[in-house]
Amino acid sequence: MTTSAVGGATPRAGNGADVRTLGDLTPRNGSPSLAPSANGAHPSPDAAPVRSAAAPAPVGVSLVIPARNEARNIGWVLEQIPDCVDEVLLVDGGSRDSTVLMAERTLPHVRVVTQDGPGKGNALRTGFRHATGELVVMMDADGSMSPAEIPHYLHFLDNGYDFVKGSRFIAGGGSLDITALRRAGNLALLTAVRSLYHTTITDLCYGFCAFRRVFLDHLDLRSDGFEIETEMVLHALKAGLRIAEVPSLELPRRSGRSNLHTFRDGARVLNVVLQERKRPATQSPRSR
Ligand SMILES: Nc1nc2c(ncn2[C@@H]2O[C@H](COP(=O)(O)OP(=O)(O)OP(=O)(O)O)[C@@H](O)[C@H]2O)c(=O)[nH]1
Ligand SMILES: [Mg+2]
Repeated sequence: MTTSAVGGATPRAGNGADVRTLGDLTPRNGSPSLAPSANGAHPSPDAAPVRSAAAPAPVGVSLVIPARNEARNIGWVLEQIPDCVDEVLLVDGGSRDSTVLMAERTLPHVRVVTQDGPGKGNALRTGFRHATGELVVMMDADGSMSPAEIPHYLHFLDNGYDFVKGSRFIAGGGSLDITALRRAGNLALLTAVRSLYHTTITDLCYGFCAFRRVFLDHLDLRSDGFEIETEMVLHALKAGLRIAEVPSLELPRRSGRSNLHTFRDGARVLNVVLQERKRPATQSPRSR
């Protein structure tokens, strides 16, 4: 469906994106504590600070960027970060090039964090642990995702959704990067997820997402590799989070080589899809 706002709150930016609500969404009136207030502030169930109506504090937004040998790309990404982002965490995966130097040169206040294990999944989990914003956005460092899209994700978090994922395969989205093989693999995995988890999501393996940090425990992330994106989506579905998709255009990696191995990582994603069927969900935040 196309919607400009959920709950009638004032959007931060990016109004008018084509959005589909997904999964088994709880009606808004089932959880009044999460409803955006008229001024767009976000009372949240657990830890969110109480804000006075007279002087609402701005919502903190953390951007987590995993990067491994992206020296030639990271500057392009960081110089486009929109003002709505309060904190940028670069999670370095032991880059052997000048990724960190380039990042600090482009954005002096960037927080560089070193991951404590291998893989993109480990990097993201490390970044999420260090993030302090109420809202967390994740995106890649290779220039394949445009920071200009970040406000679209925040718009839907601002308006009642808990987890917002980019989709290359809904109207307005696309990919200038994906190969025919990867497209076929994505489609096969997506079809399996749609059937096994009774969902209508349109993209599974895409690393441009955003969520409310208060739900990090519900996402219960454990993956070390690229399968973390699938794990996030499946755990969000199983936990009953309110999920929205926004269209996203995947650009070609600007420079350098992919870290992804189509067959090895595809098999890891499939394994997550199958294993998650057997694992019980974390307690739904809606059942409290
Ligand atoms: N910190 C960290 N970042 C990683 C690691 N592996 C990949 N990344 C980053 O994760 C993001 C996605 O990795 P890519 O290699 O671009 O994978 P991909 O987007 O599936 O592949 P392409 O479409 O070919 O670019 C990039 O920003 C990488 O630098 C890792 O082990 N540690
Ligand atoms: Mg990439």
